[in-house]
Amino acid sequence: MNENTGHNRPLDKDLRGYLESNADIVTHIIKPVSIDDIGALSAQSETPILFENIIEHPGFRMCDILVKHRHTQCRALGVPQEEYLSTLARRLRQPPRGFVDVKTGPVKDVIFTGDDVDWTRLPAPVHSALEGSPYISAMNIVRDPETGFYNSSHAGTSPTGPKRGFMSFATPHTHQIMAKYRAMGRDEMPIAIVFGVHPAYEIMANFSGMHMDLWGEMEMVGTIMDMDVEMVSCETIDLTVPAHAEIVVEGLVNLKDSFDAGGVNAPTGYFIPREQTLPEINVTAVTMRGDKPIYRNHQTVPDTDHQPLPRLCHEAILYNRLTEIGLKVHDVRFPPWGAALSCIIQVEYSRPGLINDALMQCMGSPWLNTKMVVAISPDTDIDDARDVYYAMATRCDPSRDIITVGNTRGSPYDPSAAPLPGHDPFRIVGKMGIDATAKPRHDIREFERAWPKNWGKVKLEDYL
Ligand SMILES: [Mn+2]
Repeated sequence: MNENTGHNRPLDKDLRGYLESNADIVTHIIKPVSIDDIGALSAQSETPILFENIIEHPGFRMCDILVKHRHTQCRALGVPQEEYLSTLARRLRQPPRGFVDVKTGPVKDVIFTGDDVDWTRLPAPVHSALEGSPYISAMNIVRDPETGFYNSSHAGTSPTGPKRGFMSFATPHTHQIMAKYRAMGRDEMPIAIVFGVHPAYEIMANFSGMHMDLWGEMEMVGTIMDMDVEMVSCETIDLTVPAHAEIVVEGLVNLKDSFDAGGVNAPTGYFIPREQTLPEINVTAVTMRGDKPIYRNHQTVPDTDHQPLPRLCHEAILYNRLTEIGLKVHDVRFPPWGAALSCIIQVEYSRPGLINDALMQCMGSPWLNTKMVVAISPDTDIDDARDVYYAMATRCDPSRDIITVGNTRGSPYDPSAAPLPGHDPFRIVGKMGIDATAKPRHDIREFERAWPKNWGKVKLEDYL
């Protein structure tokens, strides 16, 4: 592959292949690390990190921070950074490729069933001092019993015993599918929790939008990877799973009962909600690779994969919407430092009026992550919070370039939003759109930045 452009075709079929092909951005930690320090160490990395030696779990490796920034997200699709968003946006408009069923795969190297099942042996870390107990944040798959489509998400799970845990389904589709199973008279729903797949699987698994009548997220993984994905049958449940995963946990969700569970680290970085009532999973099998399987962790706080990953398909959907209204879209970003409540759009526009429509498109998006939307011009560095702040300070006239709308859908994870009694966990809050673009109504020459002579060419480090 070309290390400078991110070109990596064809893509690797598994996580370990991905980590090898992209070794130039992977940090390998060889020194022994305690499971209690994994979260704090992972969250200090901006690029993929692989722990080779976990003191309490010598049989496993662990990786994290696969898709925190655009320059690593683009590696998941094997395209240069500047082509990543338009590529994802276009592939999401293509039909589902489905998958190829195979007889076996590396995830079947080791199989635990019956009395041998104990998923507390997996290296699930505690994600915050407030949370206090181990938390699993891997991809999961359920099948819609009506359509047969494979819906996936990243519902957080707290293991409470060798074969038990509580699952927090925060996204609506799994709830709809659970309701379908109940309506069929079933009191259990098969589910597979999948650890350690190529990051493109995870980007697609977090899709949130209209799709249930046409495909499930898993049927689209091959579409966005532009290659076939292989699936293999589970041991104890009627479901197939990625053959090249590192670890798979099979289980049944109890559809009859729910249980009081503790709070959770929200993507906003707060410990919200502090109490939840959750369904239980009963674990029926664990299968994994034989050669030091890689446990995929998604450290939830502070700024990690947890903020951008569930929003990457949102960005692609908004890219399509904004393009439809006639804007040339350079980028759409839910920045890792934006608390999963804010979005930046980087656009060129041909005439006044388009920016407010663009801001409204984003503010009124289906998701609860666009409380604050900022529009910037192509010369503002979208990766640099300082530069975005600078644009807000110098290119926005608050008396005419800020829109606010009151009483809109609030995020359950936003402490500034008011709880809605009777509609727990939903909240109500306003929204804000900020036009921080360079405006044609001004003398456009005044927005030209002044820089030192030879700025960007002479480096201080060359003189040290
Ligand atoms: Mn879905």
